Amino acid sequence: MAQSSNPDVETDIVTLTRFILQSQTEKEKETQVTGDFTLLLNSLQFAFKFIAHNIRRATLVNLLGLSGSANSTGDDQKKLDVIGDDIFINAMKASGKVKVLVSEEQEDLIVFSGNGRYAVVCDPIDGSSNLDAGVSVGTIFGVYRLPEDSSGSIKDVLRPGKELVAAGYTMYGASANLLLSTGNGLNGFTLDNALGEFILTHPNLKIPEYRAIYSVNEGNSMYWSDQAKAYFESLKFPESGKPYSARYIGSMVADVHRTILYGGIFAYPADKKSKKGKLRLLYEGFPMAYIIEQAGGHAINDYGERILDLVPTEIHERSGVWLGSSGEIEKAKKFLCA
Ligand code: AHM
Ligand code: MG
Repeated sequence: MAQSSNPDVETDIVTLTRFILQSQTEKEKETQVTGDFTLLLNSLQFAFKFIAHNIRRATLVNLLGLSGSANSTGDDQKKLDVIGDDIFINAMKASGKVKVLVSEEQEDLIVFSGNGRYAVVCDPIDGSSNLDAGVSVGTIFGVYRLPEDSSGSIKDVLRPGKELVAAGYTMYGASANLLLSTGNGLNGFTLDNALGEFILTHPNLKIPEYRAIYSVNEGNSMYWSDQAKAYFESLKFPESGKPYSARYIGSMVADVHRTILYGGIFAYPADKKSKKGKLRLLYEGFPMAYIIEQAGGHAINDYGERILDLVPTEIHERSGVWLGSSGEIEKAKKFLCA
């Protein structure tokens, strides 16, 4: 950044738009791609700002509480879930760059008319059961480029997570924080409400290799596999005599955000009650695994397989998820694969 003449005011800040344009220009030199991707990311950031705005004003205008309808998997939908979903769908449609959209709130995938060359997968407001308590929630998203011969179908999203060209989340908390990767590291942006811009505040994020923090819903432990039980016991009663700290918010975006910044492990294993796990592979597991790996961490399923190598067979497929510091995941893997 250029030196400001006034040391109190940074006058040469990197906005998300500037960051995207700069990285796009570098990519264009390599791959001759068009500016479509830049325009798509611009529409995504509009959706994040709009959702952030609605969450901030929710308590004032009575948007909290149930909407009276249920989503595709039977969960009660919150008013904000519905609003977040509508905002997201409309923004992706209006971008003209998206052909296929998968949302946690929609039973089927949506295929837009037009010549969009991207497929977007998303959970518009994840962790919404926490909304009434003012706990941070977030939008999780991933972007695939359509194969040349595709005119938009389910095949465009039933692909391994390693084929994503971009992924991330925006966490709506005290401020709105966007963590974004386009396959070249992980960068963090904070929404400046006065400017209405996401500002690059956490360039090139890296997860610490080890950290003695575990994040899991321990209330499920009686349903866990013997391997999962043995692993978490080993953290609480270690030979070293120094047990791990437990931190669990119950909002994936917030738990993953802390894990990226401080290190440690976040897990939602499959168990005897949720036999395939609770979290969704396509729009929760993949985007989180993608950015975790971009920050130097690891992400695996209950069998120790790399999440980004998995191929979903349906859009709402669930999976056990273990992600975080590379050293901590490798330790867990020894138990899971024992
Ligand atoms: P949602 O998509 O219905 O909001 O559910 C996903 C959320 C995650 O944010 C979080 O990690 C998990 O559910 C918490 O589940 P639990 O309450 O079982 O611990
Ligand atoms: Mg969710």
